[in-house]
Amino acid sequence: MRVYLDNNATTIVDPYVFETMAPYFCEMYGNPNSLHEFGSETHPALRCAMDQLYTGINANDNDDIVVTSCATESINWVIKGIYFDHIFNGDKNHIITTEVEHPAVIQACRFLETLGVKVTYLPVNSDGIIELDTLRESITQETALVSIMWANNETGMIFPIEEIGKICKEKDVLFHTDATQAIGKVPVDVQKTNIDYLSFSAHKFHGPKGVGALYIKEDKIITSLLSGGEQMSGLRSGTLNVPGIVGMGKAMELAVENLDFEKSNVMKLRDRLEDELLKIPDTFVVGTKKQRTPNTILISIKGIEGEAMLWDLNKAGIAASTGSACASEALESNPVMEAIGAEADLAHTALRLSLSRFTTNEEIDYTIDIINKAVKRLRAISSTYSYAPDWHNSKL
Ligand code: 7TS
Repeated sequence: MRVYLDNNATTIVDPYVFETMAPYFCEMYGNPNSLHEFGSETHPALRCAMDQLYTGINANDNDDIVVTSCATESINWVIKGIYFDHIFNGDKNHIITTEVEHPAVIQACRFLETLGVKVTYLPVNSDGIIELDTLRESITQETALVSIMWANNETGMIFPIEEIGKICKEKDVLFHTDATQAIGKVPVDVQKTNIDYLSFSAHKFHGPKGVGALYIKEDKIITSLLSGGEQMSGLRSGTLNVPGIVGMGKAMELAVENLDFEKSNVMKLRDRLEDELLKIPDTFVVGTKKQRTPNTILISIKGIEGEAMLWDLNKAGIAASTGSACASEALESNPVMEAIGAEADLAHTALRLSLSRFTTNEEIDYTIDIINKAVKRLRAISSTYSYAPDWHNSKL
């Protein structure tokens, strides 16, 4: 049996999405900006996809949704664009984010630090969530941007986006949220939440890889980082990825249609898996179930290296993740576990299991059985355990 429980890394493309994209590879392959029919025949599908994106996050007609290559690009654009628009000219000099953001946010901020920008990385509590008072107190006259994720990729913990939006509005500070792990898992409504910028990637909600988007509130246009042929109203130049955009639109439509299914069926499967795994002595899961995206579990199984567990799971055909980066010789611990205050040895035990609407009951039964067997095997040898399998060392 092959079981895919690494849906926070990427997801299977929904067959309906694939079907919608297919004609735009070999039949309607024209460049949408060309003046002939090969170009113009792509326009209805592009318009339909953009409508699906606007509807999916409840954007206003005057807002912009700019298609990018991925969430990483969208995030870099916001953070570096804000630098050009509000910091480079000396207006402001401060950005606030959290310690548990995806590396796309952390590394973009670190880059700005080398240019002299001050960055506050807000700490999180033991549930992996920031304290709103700390955010409020951190905002100063110098603050140009608050960038806080909607949902965490490791823990699934959902941040209080509405309250954060209110604080940013009160303090008149721009607010970006990385919603990469939120789309398709919880309702995302940009009008309800006072969001100025929102980033996401299609492949996290059963769309294709290589396409993402940045939502920009109507009057909050930022400097373009990709100059060229003036596509996307001059906000991001480059020939449009027609199949990707069409696929992302369809994936968004299906993601919204399936939100109730996520909340009921996916969550039920996740909860059953979690309850069964918590019967194993000395285990804990980060964050309360109710506050997490319906599909995610970050579990620590004491005495068992996350990578060792992954190896056993992989042998049994199950894909999961530790969430940690792999260095060639040393096994790194999970940075989110460290941020919530877990001791180093516990941070090495992190195992992330992330489900999707394609996960079945039988797959969960099989996974429970295999993890229980792996725990027995690995705990028996864990005190002297040192492990560096070849597949782990290859950097992808
Ligand atoms: N932001 C979040 C919250 C993410 O989870 C990811 C990918 C990204 C940004 C970047 O997305 P990309 O499409 O540009 O690569 N997260 C993960 C993960 O958790 N495991 O592998 C990729």
